[in-house]
Amino acid sequence: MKKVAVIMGSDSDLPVVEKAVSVLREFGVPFEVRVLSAHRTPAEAKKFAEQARSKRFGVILAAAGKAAHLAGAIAANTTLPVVGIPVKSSTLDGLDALLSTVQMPTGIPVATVAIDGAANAALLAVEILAVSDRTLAAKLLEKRRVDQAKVLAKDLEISARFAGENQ
Ligand code: RP5
Repeated sequence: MKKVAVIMGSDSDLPVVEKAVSVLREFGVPFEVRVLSAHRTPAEAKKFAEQARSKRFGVILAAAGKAAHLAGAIAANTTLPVVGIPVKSSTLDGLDALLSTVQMPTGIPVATVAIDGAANAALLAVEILAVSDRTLAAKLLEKRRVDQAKVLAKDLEISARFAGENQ
């Protein structure tokens, strides 16, 4: 199976990034985690992106806050799918990172998830790998089934709590 690269612009992004790592562990997807900055270590970030395909990565998750150019800078140097995770790390509540990550020019796509949406980023990576992996696809279906059962149980519990009022 191809690996998922999980990269972040700063170690201060790690609490958000850990949500992606948890999902990848849950699905048994191999991954590597790196700190690579578009601004502070641009040469290393570029080199990583250029070598990612030959190193058997299939998807790259890139988390960054503030003027979050990491996902875009990585995407500029690879044709692997890149998922951007805008991190809420500044006085602008993550809107700065969201816009910096999502507003990519035509030709260099970054699939951007919600602010701090690292779990969904990892799920998207699993879905991408599952296109050619039936076992992974089955695990995704099972997770949907489990999540659905949790919501249905909550529906029963909460509707019962208010039953009988206003009748
Ligand atoms: C971004 O600036 C990083 O991704 C991080 O979210 C933010 C702040 O970085 P630190 O100053 O905490 O290292 O490049």
